[in-house]
Amino acid sequence: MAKKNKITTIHERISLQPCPIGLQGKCCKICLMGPCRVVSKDIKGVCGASQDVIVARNILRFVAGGTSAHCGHAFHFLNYLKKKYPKDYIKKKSPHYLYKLWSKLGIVPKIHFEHFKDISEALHLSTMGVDADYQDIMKWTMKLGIIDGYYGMYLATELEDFVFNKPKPKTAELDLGVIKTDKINIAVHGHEPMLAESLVAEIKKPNNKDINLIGVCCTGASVLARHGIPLAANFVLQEDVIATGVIEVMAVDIQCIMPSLADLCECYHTKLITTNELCKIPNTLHFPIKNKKSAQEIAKKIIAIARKNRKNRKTKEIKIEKKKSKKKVVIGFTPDSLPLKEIAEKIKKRKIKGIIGVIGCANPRVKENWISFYKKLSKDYIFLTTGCMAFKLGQEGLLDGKKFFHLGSCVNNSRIAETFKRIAELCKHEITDMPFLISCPMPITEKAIAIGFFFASLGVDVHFGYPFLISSDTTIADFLENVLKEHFRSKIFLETLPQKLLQKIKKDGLATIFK
Ligand code: SF4
Ligand code: MSK
Repeated sequence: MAKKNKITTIHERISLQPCPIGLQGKCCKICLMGPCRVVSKDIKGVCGASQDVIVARNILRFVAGGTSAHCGHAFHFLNYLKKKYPKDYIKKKSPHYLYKLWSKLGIVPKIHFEHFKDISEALHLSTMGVDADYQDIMKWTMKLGIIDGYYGMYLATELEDFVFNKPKPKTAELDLGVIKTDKINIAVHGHEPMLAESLVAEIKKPNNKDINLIGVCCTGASVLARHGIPLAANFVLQEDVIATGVIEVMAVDIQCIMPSLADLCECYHTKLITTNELCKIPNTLHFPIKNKKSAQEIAKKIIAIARKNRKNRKTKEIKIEKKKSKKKVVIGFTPDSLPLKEIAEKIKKRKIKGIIGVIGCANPRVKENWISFYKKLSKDYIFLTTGCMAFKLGQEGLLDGKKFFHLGSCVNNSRIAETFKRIAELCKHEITDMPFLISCPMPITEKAIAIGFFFASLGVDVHFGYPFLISSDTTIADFLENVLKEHFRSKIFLETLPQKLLQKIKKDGLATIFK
């Protein structure tokens, strides 16, 4: 039906080619004398900015965007709960040796909104004609990584666990096959699960047995982990959910929500409802939630709208091959429920070679089969995973709770950081000495890059499988791979081919002490 109405989805639009210069971060459009393309090291922008400065500034701005999203998430949660920022948060949460190092480097952000000022200062210093020292710009990128980790992911996860309880391991189902033709389908999509949690509470009531609540993206991953609510789709499949033709309501909160959803919903009967005051989409219903009470009221209203809308469904639309498109998964792990001692022992006795955190988005531009690569590695490594990549691993039936552990949504990457911290403590080493790797093979969003910088600040090597504004011929790529380790004992590197990453892992090992 979408095709008949000339509405495209991501699967068609992906054929639009990305700009190769922009992809490598070699284009500056910060001022109107540009955009300037600095394709080689001897070309400068109109203002005289070098390629190094331009690439570094682009990365800093990207990371600032990602950090603002995660910090906004935590900030919205504090508002929702009417709570204040905790004091000395980073000092309390981080390993003492890292806190000492970061203090020495002058990159520990302060609290009480000072970190929002840091994000704004990062944007300021990267405007035209301010910071022209690429090393200083990269130092700011690390600072934002720390902010993203603690005032974004750690804080948001902790608040979610405080108010909605910590997830516990359980089995559930995932992929488009969880959508049910014989039920009223309500999809929750986005990243901040406040409204989704109210919907979960509502559908448990006996009078709501006709509702099938399903998740999409990270709000979906969050209610999957906490309640076993089936996860229908990751980011890339969000339009396919609507195109089944059997979704009565899709309620979206914040981040990774494709603007195309509104056009698509018009082709079908689906009502698209935005629920966060920052996210408005023309021609949709807008019910912003403010606190628990309004979330409960809006959840009830959404169920009523969905029920009323059921009669408008044209039932023959659904085209999901049931068998292929529903997988059993084990989900809901946190550092409290993972077998940390057992894993630490296995590492010490060299029974496993290390832990790989597979994180981030599933960029449809990437054609390499990273999933089968991780599957092969799982003989020797334990995998911790979150976000859209966790969904992909689940689609292949790998989320078994034995070798592959699902730790939730993107902000729940703090659970991976915390697991690294605790296992390092059990092994009586610093994080950086441990055989840990973060692999983000298919990044899409600014958030995915910010997360990478957070892990690098902890001393963990970070792999990206798609050029995130760097290419190997730039000073910045060399800086991230070779210079960063002077301070942080970690590197951020680009490797687009699984086979080459394998060679790198074999050659270098994942950590110095455990080689
Ligand atoms: Fe070009 Fe400099 Fe303006 Fe960037 S800031 S667009 S490099 S003139
Ligand atoms: S949803 S940030 S596409 S992982 Fe968290 Fe997926 Fe990336 Fe959005």
